[in-house]
Amino acid sequence: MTKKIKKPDWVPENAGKEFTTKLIESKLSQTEIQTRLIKQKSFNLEDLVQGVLNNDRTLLAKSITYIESNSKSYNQKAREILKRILPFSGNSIRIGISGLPGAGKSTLIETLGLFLLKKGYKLAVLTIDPSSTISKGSILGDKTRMKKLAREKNCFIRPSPSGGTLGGVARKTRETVLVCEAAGYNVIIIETVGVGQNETTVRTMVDFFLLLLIAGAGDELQAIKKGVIELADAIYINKCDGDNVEKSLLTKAEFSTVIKYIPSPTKDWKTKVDVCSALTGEGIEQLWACIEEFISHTKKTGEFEERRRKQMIDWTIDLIEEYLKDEFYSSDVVVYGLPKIKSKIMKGQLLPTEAAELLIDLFNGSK
Ligand SMILES: Nc1nc2c(ncn2[C@@H]2O[C@H](COP(=O)(O)OP(=O)(O)OP(=O)(O)O)[C@@H](O)[C@H]2O)c(=O)[nH]1
Ligand SMILES: [Mg+2]
Repeated sequence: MTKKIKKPDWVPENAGKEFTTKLIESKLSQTEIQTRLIKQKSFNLEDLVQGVLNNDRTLLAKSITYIESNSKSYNQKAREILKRILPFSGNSIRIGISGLPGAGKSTLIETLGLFLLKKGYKLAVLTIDPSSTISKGSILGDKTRMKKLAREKNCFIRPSPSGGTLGGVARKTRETVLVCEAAGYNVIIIETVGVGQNETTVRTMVDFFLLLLIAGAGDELQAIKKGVIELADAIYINKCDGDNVEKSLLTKAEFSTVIKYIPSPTKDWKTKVDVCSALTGEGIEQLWACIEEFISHTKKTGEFEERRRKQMIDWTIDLIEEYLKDEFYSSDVVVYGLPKIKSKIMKGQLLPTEAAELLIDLFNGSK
């Protein structure tokens, strides 16, 4: 294929060899070229720190890429960045939103987000979905579902980091929250799909946790484990619009009863139950009023600070666990021994307890 040759837009008269006099058009799109340039360019620590503090989106995104990377040298850089930006972090309201797939979390974040931007807030939206590493589905979904928000200059959306265990994803998200705060985002929303362990993890990194449900209390109660309800500072029944209003109000009444018997995750705070429609915007203002009330209440009682301090311990534990797992699974004896041990278990020649002990002994012996 012949490449198109173009002249540059401007060349001084009598230009010598030091000037470009012809351009060969690339087959890559502008975005692809930009992505490659960002990837190629190595930034120094000072650039990155200043970039984050000045909310330079490219440098902010690049810093998050270092945080999310599984490479040791990148992680080292990420740790240095974090150390520098930590004094500028913390000044935000951290909100976790969870609910079954399709409950309307992203739609709600878009409606609430636009409302908050109008009020002058700066919003960062992060998603936690370890399953996306397998399905790859939600990443695209989140971007397309929050289209209006994605176009706003005071909003930063970052899809779930790929690769690794839930623990790894959690550590990465926790640290991403901090750099977003240092960049000036004062509301951080973390969206997570309500399937399994994710909610418990998100609870350990936010101030306020919202559980989003839809009408049909009977089924919902079965699908949502009691444990998840115990994490919520508010339960909102979404899609309370059109034909669904009556059913939603019924579900609200049912949950209002259920909640009486379930302890609240926050001292001196009774979990709120209400309805909303992310589609029409009905109830979104009330939701924000509830969040504001929660924040001012917990700041008064000291619970806000107390929770944040405890979360620093959760972060420390995340780091230790990730380090230990990494050391173990990347050690030569485990890389070499694990497949053999697995095959012995499959053949019934070794019990899991014996296998684990054997591998751990090998690992300890190799140190
Ligand atoms: N009628 C109605 N539909 C809604 C409302 N909120 C969301 N939806 C619709 O429900 C569907 C799922 O919405 P999402 O916002 O993608 O739901 P989600 O909880 O983020 O879904 P996952 O990220 O896949 O777990 C979309 O078709 C939305 O248009 C609402 O308040 N009313
Ligand atoms: Mg979503």
